[in-house]
Amino acid sequence: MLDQNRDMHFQGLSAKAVEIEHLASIQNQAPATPEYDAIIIGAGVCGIYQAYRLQQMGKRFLVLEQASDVGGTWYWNRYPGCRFDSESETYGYSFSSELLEEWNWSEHFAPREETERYLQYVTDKFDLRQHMRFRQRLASAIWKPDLSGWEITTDSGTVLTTRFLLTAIGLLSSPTLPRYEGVESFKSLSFHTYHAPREGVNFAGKRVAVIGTGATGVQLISAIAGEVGSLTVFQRRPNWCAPLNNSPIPAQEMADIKKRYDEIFARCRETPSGFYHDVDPRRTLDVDPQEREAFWERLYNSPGFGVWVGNFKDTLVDTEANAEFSKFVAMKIRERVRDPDVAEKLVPKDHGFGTRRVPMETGYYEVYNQANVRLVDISETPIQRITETGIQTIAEHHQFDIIIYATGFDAVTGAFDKIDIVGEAGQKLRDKWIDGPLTVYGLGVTGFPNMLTLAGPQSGSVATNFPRGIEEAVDWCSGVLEYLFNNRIDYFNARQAAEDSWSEHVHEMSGRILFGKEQSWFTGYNSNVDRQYRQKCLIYAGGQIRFRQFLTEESAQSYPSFEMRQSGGAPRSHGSDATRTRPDT
Ligand code: NA7
Repeated sequence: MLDQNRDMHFQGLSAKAVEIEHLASIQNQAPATPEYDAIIIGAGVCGIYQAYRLQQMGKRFLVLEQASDVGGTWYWNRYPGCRFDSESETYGYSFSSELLEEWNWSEHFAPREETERYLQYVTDKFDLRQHMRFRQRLASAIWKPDLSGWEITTDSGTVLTTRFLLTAIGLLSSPTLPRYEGVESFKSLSFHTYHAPREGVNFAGKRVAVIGTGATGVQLISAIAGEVGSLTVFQRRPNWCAPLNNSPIPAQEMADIKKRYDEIFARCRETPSGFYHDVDPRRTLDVDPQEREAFWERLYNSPGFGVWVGNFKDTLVDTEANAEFSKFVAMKIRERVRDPDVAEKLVPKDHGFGTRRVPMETGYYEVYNQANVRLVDISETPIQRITETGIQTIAEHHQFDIIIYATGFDAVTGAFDKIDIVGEAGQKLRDKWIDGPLTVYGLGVTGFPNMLTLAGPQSGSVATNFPRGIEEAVDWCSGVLEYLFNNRIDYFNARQAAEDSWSEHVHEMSGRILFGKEQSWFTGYNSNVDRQYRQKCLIYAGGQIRFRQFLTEESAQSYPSFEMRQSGGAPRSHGSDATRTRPDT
């Protein structure tokens, strides 16, 4: 079936193209040459791969990273229990068979330390450190028309110039603390999970508080409950959690995985989420209740996200179907938690299963059966303030030795907002995005030429098994860069019509799925920041297959969503309408 959204997106562009190119050709003069062809911001999963691709192209480039080493998310989140929820063998890079052959994963869902080691290994193996500068926080990036490039300033005052600016600054890299009075006044140890102490924490015998029960809090709580003296969990809204079902990977299985990598990556390319798991083609209520329950039982006891993204096809789009599965998971929670009052507090009542990010857990619910663990429902007894010695709720004062804030992030756009990114006509990116992000494919922004937001808001890559989505985005952006370099194009700017059309499509996709209606970081909700977006969608909910089709068509047509100029001002023309092909979905 012809995809109407994609069709409309490309049709809308053809009318605008001629006019904008004509204006461009009048204005331009040959620009000066910047110091670098490209500067990448961030040396996490995304920045490392983009660095590899630029090195292969033989370009002059630099990676600026604010941490003291590579890793991004896996460098920062040093809280106990941190690990990914992707099957390990689907999380590694796929670009080098030598790398795939050399690296052994120890668990089906690897812990943080192992992933950090992996990223260091990749960086060293491909000799990428020579291009990297650490402890460099970007303060500003200002578009310079006479350079047809960007002037970058770090907070230590270093100024650099580059033709292309590539942001790989992470989705969840701007942590937010709650705005309770007295957060600074607590006299003992307190920290946000993102800034957990590098040297580790001795929890033995300590009275520990955790605020927040998202994916991070759930991992942390399960990991420390056996070590602490006492643990008090402050929960505002419970989430629907499901077992990760992790286990070690024996040597023989790892050897088998190595033989199957082609098949594994091919499978991940075929599913909307980039994982192994694909939706079951049946509708929930069409299946006999006994068979349905057996299917759910299997999912619940299988490793990974199958329970979320491998469920019946209507689970995440139909309220009635969603309610049925939510009932099943509620039953599981009630079975696992002995005290019925505590169990009831842990069962979400305000949203259905999977309509917010599903925290994957290992023994999470059983933690609440321990005598030294207490759940405080702060929707009933709100926190009033943090004191010098603990936490004051409206009901009582709790004394602690350690307070841990697992309170989440100013997701996806937060890291952009912290940098002064100034585009054409002096417009700041954070002002442009005041009501929510506006992009083309989550990769380009009108008025911010020569900037590719590699893991930007509204991108397909940020809604999938991250490395799978990110390889796709980086490969596409590398294709764009090659095209621009080969054709001596030094100006590349997303067209307004394309931005309007993509943003509309993103919101339409978000409206089709239940999570588009819920308050979570997917929809830009964060109670700890002032701005509330009108355009409430930070990720692309259309799935990676549809996203890939957009990108493939865009390159096949020589980038009609973007205005381009060659050195000296001549605009680059695109293929005509007659030459365009529109793939079927
Ligand atoms: P999340 O999923 O945004 O969760 C944050 C949690 O912190 C959530 O339970 C919030 O409750 C709670 N929170 C936030 N602010 C407060 C205040 N002020 N008071 C009490 N509780 C608060 O962040 P995570 O770090 O867990 O996970 C982020 C992603 O990291 C995750 O999706 C994975 O992809 C990896 P609320 O629900 O807002 O009531």
